[in-house]
Amino acid sequence: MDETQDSGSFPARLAKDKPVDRPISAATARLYDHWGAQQDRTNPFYTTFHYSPVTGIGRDDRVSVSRRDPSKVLKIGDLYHVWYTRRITSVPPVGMDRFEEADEQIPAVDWDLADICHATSSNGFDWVEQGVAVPRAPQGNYGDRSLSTPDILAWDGKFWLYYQCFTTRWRENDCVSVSAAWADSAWGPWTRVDRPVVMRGGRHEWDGCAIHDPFPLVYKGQIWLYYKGTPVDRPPENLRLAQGVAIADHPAGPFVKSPLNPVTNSGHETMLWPWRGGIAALLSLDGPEKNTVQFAADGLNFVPKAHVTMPPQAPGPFCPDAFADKGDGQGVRWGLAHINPEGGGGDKGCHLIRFDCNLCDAGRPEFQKSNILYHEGTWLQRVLALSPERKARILAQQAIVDRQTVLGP
Ligand code: AAL
Repeated sequence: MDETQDSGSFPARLAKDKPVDRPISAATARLYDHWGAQQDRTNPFYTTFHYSPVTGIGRDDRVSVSRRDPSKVLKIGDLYHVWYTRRITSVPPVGMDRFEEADEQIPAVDWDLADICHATSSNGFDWVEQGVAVPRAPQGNYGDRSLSTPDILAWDGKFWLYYQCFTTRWRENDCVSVSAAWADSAWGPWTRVDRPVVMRGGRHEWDGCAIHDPFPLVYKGQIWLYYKGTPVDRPPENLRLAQGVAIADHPAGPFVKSPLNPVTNSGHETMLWPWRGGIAALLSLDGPEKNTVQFAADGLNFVPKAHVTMPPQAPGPFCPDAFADKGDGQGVRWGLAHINPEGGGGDKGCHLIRFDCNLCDAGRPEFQKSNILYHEGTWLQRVLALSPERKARILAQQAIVDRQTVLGP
């Protein structure tokens, strides 16, 4: 028996142009008006992420050692280079809520009492830690408390590291500006400029508390340093965890913030890369557009181009043309990221892992699959599984609420 019937419904093959001779739904219209008719498999902004452990800067079970927030990966000669936050303390951090208990030996958070460390690798999986590249400043000077969350810029024959620079005591709410150090070689020696290079905004501005996660690129002949801003006060109606950009002609500044800031409304530790004359960005963790890959043809006006699942945390990409400024990005195929083994936050230590992806035109089917399904251990991991206390509370609520909706005789 023939169970099919041609009834003039929507064709399987999407017409190139938006149909005008038939009604279409809002969702179908969006395929034309926003997403483009392409599916995940042919979308250069869509990728899955595959993860691998690394040696040398990977899992380290000493409770008081943390490696996190890797920079972009650079390739110089035969070696890859990365810089990252490293904390070695005798006790673990007390955590954001108890920061007043921190002292010269007790870290407030995972990125407190840290220095900028350097590692090299010949294959991107096996790393050799080369030691501290930029240490904290001597006691009593700007940057004496902690240097964290570095990223790298190559400009005019020199290397510049930008990092969050904490002085005296770890401040409530993670308030901090960005400073920098420079060197003639990736091996150092590094000279700290020992002053703020990108300053946080005014008391009531969107980036009044923090300039976090600096991410410099060379674009349109200038240095474009993207960053995450947070305000001092954080009621729900205040913007949080958006990205801005500050632009300079020289790595030491002055950096001028774009009047369009913030240029994203979401994202936490955001990785960006030059793409087809514009800038692409992977926004994750926070905000209404979290877990999207976005594109700005002018580096400023970002629009979502793909949704992704399980993006890397604090990714530092190997981005060969991050500083080439040639208007034709090669994209990103791999990089380093950080994880906490228990899925914990600022009071836990991290280590580095490698991610591989296909944020480029390479056409690698293993990265273009959608409908990703996870192992039981992921669904029931600590942050997702109900704790016994929450389960008890939910059961108590359920007994009351569900009574109202039970259908019965
Ligand atoms: C990260 C980043 C910044 C914060 C801290 C270390 O998630 O956003 O770098 O200061 O946490």
